[in-house]
Amino acid sequence: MGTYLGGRIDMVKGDITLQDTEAIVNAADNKLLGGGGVDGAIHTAGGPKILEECRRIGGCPTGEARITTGGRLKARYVIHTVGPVYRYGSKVVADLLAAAYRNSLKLASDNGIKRVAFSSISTGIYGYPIEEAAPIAIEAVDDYLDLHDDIELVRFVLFNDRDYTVYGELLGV
Ligand code: AR6
Repeated sequence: MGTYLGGRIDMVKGDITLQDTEAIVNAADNKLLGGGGVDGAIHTAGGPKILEECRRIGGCPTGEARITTGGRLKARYVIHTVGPVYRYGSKVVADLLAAAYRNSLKLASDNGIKRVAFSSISTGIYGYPIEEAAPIAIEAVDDYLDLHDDIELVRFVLFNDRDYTVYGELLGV
């Protein structure tokens, strides 16, 4: 693992809909038709254009990612990824969570996006404990950045104090 803060990985506490990175990453579900949690917040803040584009895309398998514009958001794009529903001790589920991060970054690279903000995929309604999800997320991002120079910044956006503390310990804040 490399040097984090001050390097290309950053973290903030707050609302992802307010981020001004070129893309924000949504924790969506397979249908891509909106929902609760961060997904609901992004569709509410971004407006109906995002949902229209999601309908046209027609869904997304778990661990993969799809891109739409950002509608009324500051971010120009929304990358919608689908994390796994947590299952205790499952390697398959851990691999799917890592894939969600990796495939979101790959889609950013494919679209020339250099600054990406992630919500904490699967750690809300999908039940992934933050202590287990955070190291997987950080390692997947770190591995991707090691191999790809094009992405300048990955920002983890944590919505509550507890998640922020867990990430802070791992990132050495
Ligand atoms: N900004 C940043 N993070 C947020 C925000 C926000 N505005 N709102 C919530 N979070 P969740 P999941 C955090 O449940 O577990 C949806 O209905 C939240 O505290 O949004 O991947 C989808 O349609 C948590 O840490 O996503 C799916 O059906 C994190 O975002 C399902 O939920 C993710 O929680 C996906 O569940």
